[in-house]
Amino acid sequence: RDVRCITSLDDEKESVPWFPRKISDLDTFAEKVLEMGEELSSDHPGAKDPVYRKRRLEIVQKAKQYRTGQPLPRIEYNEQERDTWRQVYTRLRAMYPHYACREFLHVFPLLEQNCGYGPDAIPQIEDISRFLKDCTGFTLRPVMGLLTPRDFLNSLAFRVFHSTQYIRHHSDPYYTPEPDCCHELLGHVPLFADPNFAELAQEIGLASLGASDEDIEKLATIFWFTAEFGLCREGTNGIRAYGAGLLSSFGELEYALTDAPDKRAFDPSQTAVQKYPITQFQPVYFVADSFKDATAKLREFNVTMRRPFQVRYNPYTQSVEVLDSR
Ligand code: HBI
Ligand code: FE
Repeated sequence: RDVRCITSLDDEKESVPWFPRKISDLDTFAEKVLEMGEELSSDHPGAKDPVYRKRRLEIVQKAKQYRTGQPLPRIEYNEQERDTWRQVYTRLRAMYPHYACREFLHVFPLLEQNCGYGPDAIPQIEDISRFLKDCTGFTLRPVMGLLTPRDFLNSLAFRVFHSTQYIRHHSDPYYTPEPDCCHELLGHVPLFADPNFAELAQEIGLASLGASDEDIEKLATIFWFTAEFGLCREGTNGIRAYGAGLLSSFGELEYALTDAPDKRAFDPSQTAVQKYPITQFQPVYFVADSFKDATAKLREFNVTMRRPFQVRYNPYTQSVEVLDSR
């Protein structure tokens, strides 16, 4: 098979969706948020609170203005925000030893020692990003709200995770209809410090570059059932959680590990087409044997998705190399 480096996809017969080639290309996503961002939907608990809305606007403006290479915005959280954080943190922290996977439990104390994790203050993404970079090369970027699945997944190819910095409304500390800093910092961040999980996440990202809309939907579903709601098998501990949607929700974390939901073995070709509700607890979860095994299975699955080229991430230049594979 002839593999040569191509610099332009312009002459492709099939039109290939645009994708970022270098890490600063991710700057183009900053203003393209789907929901929330500067507006709140009418059913958001903070929608009728003008003080909350003004505060959100202040925080998301910083994300909107952020560009690659700049220091990440530091937010001075107020007492009400810290109080919401304390309630969420305290309740979840007590559950982790019984429900979270071993990789999460290994990293969490390191975040407490190095990144200011604790009940009293909301950690800053600049400090976390620096820590993650040392562990796996992952870095954080601030974001205004939900990105398109394509943009969100594409950034994972660069080992970049988009993190919101605002917090849910204080009227309902245990509920949020959207990602907020509790979800990102408690749910997602710890796993990005694990080399095997980082590889799994980047693999989803690389497969998403220039993928068809149909394949993006499959990869977003795989992301949902791994990074968001994934379970894993752990010898004598039985089944544990590694998905951020679980690790940031005390209600679903407990429910997911009961006998009520259906638990199936992670298998990308099945997982990719599984339907799921987004506003209720999941009726079905997928259980991975390990992150290494899940990554291997995902690589096999990715070759079944048709794409007229291959990609490779070059960490020295933080850019994507495109290889023609026909
Ligand atoms: N955007 N900021 C942000 N955070 C997410 O977790 C996120 C997103 N956009 C899309 C998305 N998640 C899901 O569609 C994933 O399944 C890809
Ligand atoms: Fe998430």
